[in-house]
Amino acid sequence: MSRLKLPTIAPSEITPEEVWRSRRVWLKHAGMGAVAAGAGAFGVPSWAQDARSVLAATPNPNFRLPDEATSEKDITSYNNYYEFGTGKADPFENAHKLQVRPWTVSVEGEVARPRTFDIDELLKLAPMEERVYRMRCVEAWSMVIPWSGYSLSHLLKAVEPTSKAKFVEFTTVLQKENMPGTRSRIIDWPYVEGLRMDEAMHPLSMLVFGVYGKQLPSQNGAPMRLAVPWKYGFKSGKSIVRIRLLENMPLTSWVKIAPHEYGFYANVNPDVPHPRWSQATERRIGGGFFAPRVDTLMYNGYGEQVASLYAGLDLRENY
Ligand SMILES: Nc1nc2c(c(=O)[nH]1)N[C@H]1C(S)=C(S)[C@@H](COP(=O)(O)O)O[C@H]1N2
Ligand SMILES: [Mo]
Repeated sequence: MSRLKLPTIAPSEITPEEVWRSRRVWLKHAGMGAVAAGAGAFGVPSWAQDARSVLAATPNPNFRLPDEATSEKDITSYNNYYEFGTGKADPFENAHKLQVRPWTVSVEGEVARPRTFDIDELLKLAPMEERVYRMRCVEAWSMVIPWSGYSLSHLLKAVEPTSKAKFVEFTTVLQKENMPGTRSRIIDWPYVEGLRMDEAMHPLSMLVFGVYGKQLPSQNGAPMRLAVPWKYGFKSGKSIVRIRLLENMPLTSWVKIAPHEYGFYANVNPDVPHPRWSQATERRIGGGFFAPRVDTLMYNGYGEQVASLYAGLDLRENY
């Protein structure tokens, strides 16, 4: 049970919220997730009570999967969003502090028409589609998520990339006073990610505004995040505020922290282990603690669509 972190501070110092959290996390690890989720008695709103607005989206049959979708509860309560803490339940508990309005996204750099977009313009820039994507974290767990959004290429084309644009950098929001996790220095905030231009223009690269037919909850990256399903989850930055087109490869957050563990490409690859986690298999969230692990697929199963982008690239060197 190495995942279970027991509190090391005296019980008298623990605030009610921490008591609630450690109890809930403990219950979850003890396989009593359903009991834990009904924690309304502790005064914390549960996922079921949230009243996010509906976001109309048309299912796109080209992006359908045979896999059963992960539950809305798991998708919105088991998250990585380090700005709100490194625990899996921290974003669920803390992200309501994120201010998501007003919100603008500037698109700049190697483009003929740099522009700052209001989030309401971005919501209307292209038809909203629902696509079910398999998402794989480098920590060897995965989910199947019905996202609402459209291809990132729509936005990039709108600003007219110049011939010098070879990479795209995504900077995510930093609201220090609302983000308790940013007091820790694990990351040199703000969180920055990037793609090669051809990866960013690939139709699978998606700007996401919603999940399960509703606007994104903050813990999933409201009001706009990226979803790049053939890459490890850390490439899919949440709550994006700036997109910069560049001639050179940007220095991204995880490459900066641990270049031997995290590469710029970060394509899902069962044959290249991370120093701390084998990438051969994964745990599908929601299957229960004792569910069998599933084999991880090259490019997370999207090889038919994306393998040609990497022809001639050594994937052991470029992990
Ligand atoms: N800004 C920001 N974006 C982020 C992260 C983060 O810590 N901060 N974590 C990444 C990681 S490691 C993963 S696995 C996915 C998780 O997305 P989800 O919680 O919506 O499933 O978000 C990615 N985007
Ligand atoms: Mo991740």
